[in-house]
Amino acid sequence: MPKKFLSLSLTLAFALALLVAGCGGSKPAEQAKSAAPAAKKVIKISIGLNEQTPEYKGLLKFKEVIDAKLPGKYDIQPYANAQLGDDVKATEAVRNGTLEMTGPSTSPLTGLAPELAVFDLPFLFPNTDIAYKVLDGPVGEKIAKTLESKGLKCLAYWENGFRQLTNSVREVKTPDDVKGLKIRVMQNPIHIAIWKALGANPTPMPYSEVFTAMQQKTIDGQENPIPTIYQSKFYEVQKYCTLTGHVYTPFVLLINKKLFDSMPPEDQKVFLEAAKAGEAEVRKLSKEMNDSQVGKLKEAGMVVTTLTPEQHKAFEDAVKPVYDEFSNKIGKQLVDEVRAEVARLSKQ
Ligand code: KDG
Repeated sequence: MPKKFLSLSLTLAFALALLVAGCGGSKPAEQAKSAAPAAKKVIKISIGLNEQTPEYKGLLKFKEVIDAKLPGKYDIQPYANAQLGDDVKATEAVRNGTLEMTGPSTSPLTGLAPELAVFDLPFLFPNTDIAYKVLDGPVGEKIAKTLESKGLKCLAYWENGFRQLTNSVREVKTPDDVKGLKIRVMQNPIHIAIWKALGANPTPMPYSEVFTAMQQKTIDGQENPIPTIYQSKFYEVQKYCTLTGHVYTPFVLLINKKLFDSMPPEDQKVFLEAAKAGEAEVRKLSKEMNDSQVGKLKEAGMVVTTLTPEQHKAFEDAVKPVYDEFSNKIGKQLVDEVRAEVARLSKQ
């Protein structure tokens, strides 16, 4: 075949191939795009504790449920160790929409939502059973709802737990033993008032700074639930632990309210179900760790002190003035409502 004819034929064939491809109704790039599934919505969730704690395992359960019930729609990304900010900063980020979710303690948020401070009243809940019933009941719901005017939707109360005192100076059995100790507290006026009433020198700071402060002895002690004390290896820098149980702290699992409201109702329902599944997981693991880790703290060399009923009452009596000081600030009606609910449940 003459060369000229051959090259003309090949050119025509190539042009024809291009034409056919172009008539497919869409170009290769558009075809690819229309076939690809919609991109997942990224949901970053920040907490201050580490990956070994009940709260982080709760986030994994939360993710598991959403992945199962809303496959391919959301990319749930848990972040531990305050990587995206401590409680206050992460909560602000969720409010302004630069972060989707966070799981702070209620205590550092009382400047934003004063009603949360009711949970900081010392010795408010006698046990976790009553704490759960109040938190999951109408009063807890009413308090959680106050966050909505701040741009935050509370999906559930998760368990941080009953707080215990640790220090590196001396065994603590009575309020007198607390006198002069420099105790780190959460950034919360009631926690400051509690430790002042006990004669300590309270030092508010974000959780992420606590271990280093104890290591450098800029503080003598701190107070947190057993799982936090053990999983954060506080036994490496603290000698004494006293089972005061002075406050029960909840976490609040928060999502940006605009984001939540923009979701289809069926997605909102799944997010709430996933939050409840995470709540159950956290409460289960928290109980298991509280039961098993006191012994592990002793094995790690800590002196763990259980208070006698008389010693425990001495602590309760020493901090009673805190109720009076803060009941009015929080709102006497709400405080009385919560205390009445606790009393009612305690009689059951
Ligand atoms: O994100 C971590 C904190 O929410 C939690 O550890 C709060 O109990 C707390 C503390 O002592 O700061």
